[in-house]
Amino acid sequence: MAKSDRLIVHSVRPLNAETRLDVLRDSFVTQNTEFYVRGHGAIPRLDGAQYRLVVGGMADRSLSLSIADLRALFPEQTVLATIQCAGNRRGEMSRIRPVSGIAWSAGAIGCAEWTGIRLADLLRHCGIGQAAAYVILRGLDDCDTETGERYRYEVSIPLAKALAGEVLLAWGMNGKALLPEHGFPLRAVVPGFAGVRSVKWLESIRLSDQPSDAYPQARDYKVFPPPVTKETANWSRGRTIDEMPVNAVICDPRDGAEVAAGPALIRGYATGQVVRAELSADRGASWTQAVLEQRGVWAWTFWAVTINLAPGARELAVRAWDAAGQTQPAEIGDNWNFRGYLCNAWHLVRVTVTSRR
Ligand SMILES: Nc1nc2c(c(=O)[nH]1)N[C@H]1C(S)=C(S)[C@@H](COP(=O)(O)O)O[C@H]1N2
Ligand SMILES: [Mo]
Repeated sequence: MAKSDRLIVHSVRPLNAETRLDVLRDSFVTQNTEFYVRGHGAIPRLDGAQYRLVVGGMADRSLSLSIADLRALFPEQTVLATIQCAGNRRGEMSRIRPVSGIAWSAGAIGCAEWTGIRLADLLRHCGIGQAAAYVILRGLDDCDTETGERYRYEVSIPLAKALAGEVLLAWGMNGKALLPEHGFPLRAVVPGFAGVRSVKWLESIRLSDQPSDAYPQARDYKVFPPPVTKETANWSRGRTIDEMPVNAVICDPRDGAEVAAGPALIRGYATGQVVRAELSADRGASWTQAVLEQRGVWAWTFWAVTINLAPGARELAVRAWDAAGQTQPAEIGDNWNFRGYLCNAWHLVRVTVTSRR
């Protein structure tokens, strides 16, 4: 395994691992070997020189293109973007009631500089059919459902998003070729959407008038109201997760840490179109505004704030606000759902503040 020991491994087959929070907050751009890995099946081992991407469906022409063809036909584009799993922070939701899925802490997220071509350029080159409304992205990996059904990884995104300038077909990650576990030789990067739409090991791209009917699109990655369970879910009525909500996480100090009384530096990340992040040490009675570090609209926000801590057991809470004035729910139970998606309640860290001698 090429991955670093700075990852927490949840499963080996398929490989699922998240970045330690202190590692995440160390660097605005996450290193390739430290970037979380989410896989539903085995990692395909592909030969970059033999690789071909097939493009077709409701297009004027169908094409089969090598990476060299893509480089020759379209201008190279680079986007600094965060990718985050829709199940990031799921572990916290399971404390309310059990949820199904990997019990991610808050490290199923990372930020990288992606290099490739615009999906829009490729689609326009092929000629977008009148009836096309979705772009279906298909991977080369075969996966299993919880009940052991085989399926090929495939999802779709609305055509309007596919035509947005930030959506890439990427071969580069932080100036290097993609690692096998991140989609070598070519993956989609759909900034702003849940990680599930950023398909790795792309086999084909099809224009369609319908969304994909494959398992990850039709029977997973949807949100239901709290009373709905695995047994009662009608998947055609769930809300498809594309855009991610505003969220904020405390990376440093870690939960359970000992902190000296007096001024303490608290740091973390936030996602969404963040305009404000703030910290409370008194269960939300008062909030102190954090300083934000931002690099473009598709990357996460880093925040930092120094607050005075009095001795004793303290609970720190963070929340962010977005440009539309929306913020995060106070309680995990507020948006609990049986699959544990989009967990964005105030992120809490309990610390013991020790008096100075
Ligand atoms: N082909 C394929 N693409 C995939 C997946 C997968 O299992 N197969 N997992 C998706 C999910 S759910 C996430 S969160 C991201 C994770 O990307 P990463 O492993 O590069 O961090 O890849 C997405 N693309
Ligand atoms: Mo994911």
